[in-house]
Amino acid sequence: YAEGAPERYPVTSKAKPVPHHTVVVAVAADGAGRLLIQRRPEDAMLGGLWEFPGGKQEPGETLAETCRREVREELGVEVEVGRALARVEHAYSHFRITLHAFRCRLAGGEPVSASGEPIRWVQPESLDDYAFPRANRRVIEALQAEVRQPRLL
Ligand code: DGT
Repeated sequence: YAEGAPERYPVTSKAKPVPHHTVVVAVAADGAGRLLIQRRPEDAMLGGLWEFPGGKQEPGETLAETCRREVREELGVEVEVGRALARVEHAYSHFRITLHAFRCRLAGGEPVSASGEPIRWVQPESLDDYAFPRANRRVIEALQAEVRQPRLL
């Protein structure tokens, strides 16, 4: 830099701030310990990947409310939201998310995908056979760790 240049430069970047979303997902198990997953539509962002049901928090919602609403919208069933399983910060190329995963219990009824995408019940060990969004890696690790060392409550 030229001699005498100021030590602090004004911020002139035109970069837009990266959008942030709070995302809540439901990790619902059946009586056999299998977990409910669904496939994202092929034409959506992260299309064709498998995911836990859930979505973005809307203004004024608690995390549990988001979780119940998303499962209701996507699968037509009610869930009871249990304990927090993981919280993951993840940056995708054009936005970042804070992903909250909660244990959930289906409160009756058979889940049916509103979008017509496949849903599946899978054992935690078998989650490795499905391609998930990167943000889910720590959620899946937490689930598999619980299988090896079950929590009593
Ligand atoms: P929308 O509702 O038009 O904004 O569409 P999407 O597909 O962006 O929406 P949504 O509500 O499923 O948002 C969830 C965001 O979080 C999405 O950017 C993908 C990301 N994500 C990462 N892992 C998961 C996961 O396991 N489940 C869900 N639902 N989303 C995940």
